[in-house]
Amino acid sequence: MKLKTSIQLIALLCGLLISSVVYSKKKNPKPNVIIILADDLGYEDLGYQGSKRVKTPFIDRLAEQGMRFTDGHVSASVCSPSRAGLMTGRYQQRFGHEGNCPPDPHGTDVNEKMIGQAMQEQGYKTACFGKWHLGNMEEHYPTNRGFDEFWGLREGSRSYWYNENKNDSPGSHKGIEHNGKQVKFDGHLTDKIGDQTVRFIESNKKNPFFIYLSFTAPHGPLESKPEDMEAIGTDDNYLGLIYGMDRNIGKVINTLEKNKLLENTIIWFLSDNGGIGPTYSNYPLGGLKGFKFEGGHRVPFILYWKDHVPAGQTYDEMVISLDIYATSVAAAGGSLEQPLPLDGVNILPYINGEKAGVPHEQLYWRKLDCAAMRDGFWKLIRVDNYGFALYNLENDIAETKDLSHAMPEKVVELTHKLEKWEEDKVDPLWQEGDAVKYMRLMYHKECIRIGKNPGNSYLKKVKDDFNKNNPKKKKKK
Ligand SMILES: [Ca+2]
Repeated sequence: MKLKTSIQLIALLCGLLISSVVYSKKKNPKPNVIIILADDLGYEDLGYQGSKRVKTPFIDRLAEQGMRFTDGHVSASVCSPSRAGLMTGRYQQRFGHEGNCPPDPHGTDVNEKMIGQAMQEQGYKTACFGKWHLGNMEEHYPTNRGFDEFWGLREGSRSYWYNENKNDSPGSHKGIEHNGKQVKFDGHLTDKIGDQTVRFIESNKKNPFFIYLSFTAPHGPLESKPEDMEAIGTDDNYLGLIYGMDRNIGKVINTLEKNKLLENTIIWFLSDNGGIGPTYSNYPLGGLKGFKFEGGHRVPFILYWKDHVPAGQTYDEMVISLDIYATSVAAAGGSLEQPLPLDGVNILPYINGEKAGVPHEQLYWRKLDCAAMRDGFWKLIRVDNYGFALYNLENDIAETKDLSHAMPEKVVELTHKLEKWEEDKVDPLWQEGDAVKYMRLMYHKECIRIGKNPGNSYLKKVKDDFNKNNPKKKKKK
């Protein structure tokens, strides 16, 4: 009897042990990670951000069931350097990737370890769908930078439609490629990027995967599907592109749900920089893409992870796209002690209240002749050959009142912090054109002077003035 009981007890214990192993395996497999990046999306131009002009039910759902960051930033206000920061988790000024559109043979420093590589090391299958924009050379190609699969374009923008006489001409870096081979496609590019993502999820259900879903929408050329504009009752192509992107995010979410993967998938959503163009809205922020006001680099920013991230809440401390690397790699079980130190941090313990303090006391931006920094709610902008602007975002989020003359001691204090940050950064590896440089100087000056966005007509006037005074030299034949 005694023996029988002991055997029963041992059997019971073994059973418990086995079931707990099964349970922990079942309950805690490595989470899938998807970064959804919009391109040039206006701060207000989503349903959950308050837009009345466009419908984005699927992004809104991520916001409702995940966490919304109200002070979430990217590390640059233009495409390429912003993506360099996102992919490396490090301020891109550490490796000279400051200017936009790296001219051949430049690209993101090959000594940098990208997030795809870090996820591969944790046993993930990795893929990038859509826009790359981190260099056109083979050594910069996504499949040489940590992605098992790439379907998209090397360059920064292209038509949403296939045209073999233009973007899709042989050898064009705007052409769509699948693992190095140029491919044809039918229909709208946003739909194709969505379809590729769905296909990848379907074929990787059994293993952890990491997807960098890098839409070209709503970046120009503004070519929406007519049906998408109709669906939201508009003739505005920019809004149609946003709706089409959301519809494809819906396809991705539905695929995850159908395969019971949604619960164990981390989804990030953000834009690579602020809005620009004829009809964007960055309300209530000042400035736009390309400039150092909040509308350039504060972006819609969401983190969804069921049961790990508080649902339907907002987090108001500063976070930055650099944190996505650290947070995702930590969630995948990787170490954050990297040979090249990360600037981003794992934000999960902060947002869950497990860790006191804030992820970042300060954030910094620099592109060529313009720089900015945040120290809590203080914002400093520095423009070479002009000077400084100082804003208190606590009561002036639109950056309307420059306090630099009223508070010179604050300017000195923040300038010292900015210069300290610059000490271990390197010189930019390439510049942008003189026209863009002139526009940056004039725009910042005017915006600081009048305390509001001088608008598209002002930018056009500045551009015209520049072209008048700098007639293009005729190309030698
Ligand atoms: Ca962009």
